[in-house]
Amino acid sequence: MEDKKLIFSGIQPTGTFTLGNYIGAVRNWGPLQDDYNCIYCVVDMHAITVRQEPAKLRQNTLNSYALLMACGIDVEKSILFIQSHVKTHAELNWILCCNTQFGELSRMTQFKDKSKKHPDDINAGLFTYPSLMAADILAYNADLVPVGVDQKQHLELARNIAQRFNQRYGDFFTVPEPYIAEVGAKVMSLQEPSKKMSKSDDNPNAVILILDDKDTIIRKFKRAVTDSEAEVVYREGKDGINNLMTIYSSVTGKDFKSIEAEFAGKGYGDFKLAVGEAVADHLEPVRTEFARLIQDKAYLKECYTAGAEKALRYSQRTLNKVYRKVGFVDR
Ligand code: AQP
Repeated sequence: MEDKKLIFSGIQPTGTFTLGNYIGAVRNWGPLQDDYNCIYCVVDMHAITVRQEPAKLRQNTLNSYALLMACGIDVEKSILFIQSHVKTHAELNWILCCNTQFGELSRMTQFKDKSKKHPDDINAGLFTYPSLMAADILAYNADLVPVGVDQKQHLELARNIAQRFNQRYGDFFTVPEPYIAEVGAKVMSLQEPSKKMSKSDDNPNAVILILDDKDTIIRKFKRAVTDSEAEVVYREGKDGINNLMTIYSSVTGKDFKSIEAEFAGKGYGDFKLAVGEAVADHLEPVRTEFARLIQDKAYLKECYTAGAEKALRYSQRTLNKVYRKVGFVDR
């Protein structure tokens, strides 16, 4: 690898990516490839912390891989692979679990939220999810992790785990830094704008999927929950409008002041339509490229097999050193 800083990030194949995943994370990954060594991953092992239908998970994993390519990840520039193909992640996870405290895992808001959402399946994997995420990152000694603001707490824990390991066993892991997009770091639900937009939301109107067609996107924006005023301004308490302005700003590049000027004297109807059209047009090339890639399963397999080989080679070196540090006998 070239002598550049290393970026690692991953996404769960729990469904088609939402506009939140796209704006908060994935669309920033492509442009980073020129300035950093990038390693990206479809984290299927994370996905099973919530019950998944096996055939659907397989399909979603392949779709997610193709979607990442359609969103601009170039397999010639970056390492792009499927997490379960690289066994070192699970192996390093065990070592890191033994260096993670019950108390710190208990404080994770994602664990609390998902436990509430799935009260019949509060499994140990859901609890130790952040330790596997730390393993994903530390296996490559990543310097930077581009994530949406919702993942900041997990990343903070990955940093604590790395620091603890370094104190116990001698300096070894790079302590990773979050890399968060300035605009659109958190996209909210269109139906409950105080909640983040999530792939697994049960209400389809709350979520824009990046493969939705133009009519669907416009229809969902028209139904977006706003407020009883009629002014397009960014202000505390106007969660719905603030969210739409954030989305509009991140796909058009316009700042809030110029958006307010553009829609001065116009109603929410005009604004919602403009947001819907801008988002649909922005996503059109992604939809087209995805449709092309997903036809060619043999090519996708070639790409994810090569990606996994490179990732294994890299992370195995880290794991061997970690095993030695904790006192395991060399094979
Ligand atoms: N609403 C969001 N706004 C900004 N960024 C977001 N991300 C997720 N939702 C938003 C970012 O997307 C990346 C990949 O996320 P993930 O799929 O690994 O996990 P997640 O955060 O749990 O995403 P979802 O969509 O909410 O999935 P489900 O419903 O399966 O739990 C991360 O960088 C995340 O910050």
